[in-house]
Amino acid sequence: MVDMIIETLKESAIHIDTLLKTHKGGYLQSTNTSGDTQLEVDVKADKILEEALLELPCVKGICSEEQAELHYSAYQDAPYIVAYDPLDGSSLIDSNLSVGSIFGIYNQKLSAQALIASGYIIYGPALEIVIAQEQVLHYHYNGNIWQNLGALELKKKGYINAPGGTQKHWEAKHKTLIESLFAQGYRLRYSGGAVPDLHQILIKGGGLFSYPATSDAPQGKLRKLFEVFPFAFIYEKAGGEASTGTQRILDLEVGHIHESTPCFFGSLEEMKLVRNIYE
Ligand code: FDP
Ligand code: ZN
Repeated sequence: MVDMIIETLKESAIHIDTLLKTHKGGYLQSTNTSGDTQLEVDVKADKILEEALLELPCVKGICSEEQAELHYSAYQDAPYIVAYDPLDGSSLIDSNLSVGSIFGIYNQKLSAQALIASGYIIYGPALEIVIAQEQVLHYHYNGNIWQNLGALELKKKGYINAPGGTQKHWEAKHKTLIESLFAQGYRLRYSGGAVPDLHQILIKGGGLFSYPATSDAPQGKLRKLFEVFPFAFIYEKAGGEASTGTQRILDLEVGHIHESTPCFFGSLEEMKLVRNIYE
C-alpha cells in the first residue's frame, strides 16, 4: 500500500517539474498558515499532490504546509495520512535555484513515532526523488522512467557546514558550534533551500545542517510534520542523527500541525559536537 503512495508521488513529481519549467506566475495576495506569501506555483503544486493522494484507497487524509487543517479523504478506514510541503524553498524560484517537495507517510496518526516512510523530490538540473523506508533509496528520472541510483549512506564525518537562520539572532553557543566547524576546515554550503542543502550532505556523505532556535524564532523555522520529521527519518536511516540539540527529533510530540522546532541533521561526529555544545 505504501508503494501505491510512492508511485503516486513519483507521478506527481513529473507534473510539478513540468509546472516549474513552464509557469510564468508570480506571488499571490494570500499567505499560508505560517505567514509565508504564496506563489501561484505553491498553490498549484499543492493541488497536484492533494488530488493525486486523495484518490488512493490507502490514504485516510492529507496535511499540507499550504493548508490550515488536516483534510480527510473518502476512505475513513484507510491507514495512512500523508503530510507534505508541496514546494519547499519557493523563495528561491526567482533566482532559479533548486527547490523540492517533502513528504512523510504516517500510520493512523500524525506523530513522529507513526512515521513509516518519508522522502523528498528535488527539482534541480535533474529531477530526482529520495525515499526512506528501511534504506534511503535515490532515484533519477531519465525522461521516461525512474532509475534507481542506489542507497544513500552517511559516513561518520563529513566536511559540509550548512548553517540556517540569521547570524545576528543566533545564541552564543550556536556561534561557538558553527565557528568550531569552520575552524576544523568545514566548508560553507548553504542555498537557503532545505531540500538541496540536506540533499547535498547526503550525497557528499556527511556534514551538518542546522536551523537553531534564534532570538527572532525561538522555536526555529522548520515545521515538524512536513520538514523536520521526514528529514530526521531519512538521516537516521542513512546512518546519521537528527536532534533539537538536546533531544532526538523522532521522540518529539506534536501540538499544532504547523508547529516548528529547532533542528540539527548530520553525520555521527558532527552530531556529537552538537550534543557536547548544546547539552
Ligand atoms: P522557504 O521559507 O524558502 O520555504 O521551509 C523553510 C525554508 O525555505 C527552508 O527550505 C530553508 O531551509 C529555510 O527556510 C531557510 O531559511 P533562512 O533563509 O532563514 O536560513
Ligand atoms: Zn518548507
